[in-house]
Amino acid sequence: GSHMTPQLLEEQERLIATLIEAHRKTYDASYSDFSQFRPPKRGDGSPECRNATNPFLMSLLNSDMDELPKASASGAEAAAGDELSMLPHLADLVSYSIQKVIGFAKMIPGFKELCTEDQISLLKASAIEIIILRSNESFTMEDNSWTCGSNEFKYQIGDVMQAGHKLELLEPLVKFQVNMKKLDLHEAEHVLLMAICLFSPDRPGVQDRCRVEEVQEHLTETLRAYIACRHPLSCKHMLYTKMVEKLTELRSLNEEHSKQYLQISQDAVNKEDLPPLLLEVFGNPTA
Ligand code: VDX
Repeated sequence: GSHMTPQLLEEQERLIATLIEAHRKTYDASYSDFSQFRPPKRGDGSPECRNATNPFLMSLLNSDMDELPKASASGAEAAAGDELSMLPHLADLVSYSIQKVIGFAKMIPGFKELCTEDQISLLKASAIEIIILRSNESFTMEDNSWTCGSNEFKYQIGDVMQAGHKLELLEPLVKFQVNMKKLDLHEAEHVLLMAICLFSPDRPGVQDRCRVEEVQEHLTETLRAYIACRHPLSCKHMLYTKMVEKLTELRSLNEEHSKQYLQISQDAVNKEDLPPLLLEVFGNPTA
């Protein structure tokens, strides 16, 4: 440990162990809860989609009914096409993930010591960024998808577009995932990055900026020391810098997501598509 190479202190080792445990307790890599979400509806290729222009004819031809359905609500929905067909499933996935991120946050040393208002400000501002970071675990460069078990829970760009998002977000989002994958982070680095992202003192509404900054500096110092001591010499070149750059990219993805989310939440005909927690965290324009 000579030549300015910081060494990992026992306290920093414990911090890393705590963060890894917090992440493992809140990230289920079997994705077995996903079947509890409202099911994904993919318009593309399905018979229902190809015939979305003739929902009434279709239902008469494909059933023993000889009359039009009395209430046309479901028919009108089908006639509207597959606009936002993936929104219920992805909104449930993201609402579920927010709950897991909250669970993770509560186990980070220093978070519970903040006042509730600051806890809320940090979570509201970083939730989508931490979700984007944690989702890298399910992302695969094989086909640029988030693969969470079966084909039903494999998410591609087209699926997210069917939740109302546009390429202005999705193209840089997938690029971000690919570049994150290429960094090939250790679990310690992955969890430290999520914690550093959460403890950003410059988020709107944060009162006790100094306390947040102190915790963030302790986390970044631990990350630097970890990379210096544990990351193979050939790989650690510029790794810390590249990780900090990812935080900047996350801010711009966050900003674009906010814009598109506002549009989606205004367009959504079925207000039940968006779960209450999601409305609280990302905003409820109709409230
Ligand atoms: O890794 O505006 C993780 C758990 C798993 C799966 C996962 C994937 C995340 C994805 C793939 C997680 C689908 C599209 C998502 C993307 C991250 C962000 C992006 C959810 C969530 C969407 C732009 C978010 C849209 C949300 C909304 C419709 C409300 O936790």
